[in-house]
Amino acid sequence: MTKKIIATIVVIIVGIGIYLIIPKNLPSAGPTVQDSAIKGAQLPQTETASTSGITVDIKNFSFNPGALTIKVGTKVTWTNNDSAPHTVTSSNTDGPLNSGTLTTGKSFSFTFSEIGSFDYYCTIHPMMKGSIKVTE
Ligand SMILES: [Cu+2]
Repeated sequence: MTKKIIATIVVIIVGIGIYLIIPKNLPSAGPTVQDSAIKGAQLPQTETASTSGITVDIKNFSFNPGALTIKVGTKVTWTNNDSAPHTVTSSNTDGPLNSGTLTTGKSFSFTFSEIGSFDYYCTIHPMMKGSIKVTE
């Protein structure tokens, strides 16, 4: 009789164990879906990162590209790849851009946090002009 009782208890425990394991396996399909949803959410972040930094090349006494349209919050980096020194300076005296003199290889970065058009030029070579249009 004792063996039968023990056997019954073992069967019940095993049955409960199986019952507990199966529901754990079923919800695990849920987190898998959530994982892929998280992976999908990371894709736009990567796109944001790729547009968050734009480079303007200063070469042959010109800004390349000279005219840029960017989204607000975009960081623009100017790099002087010319043999001569240049500046990135707002045409408007109260404008935000004021790099100072950039010698060869030097960079200047500015993050545009306001919507609008921002014209700039090189104070050393005033014929060098560029513009940034910042949109929503
Ligand atoms: Cu210049």
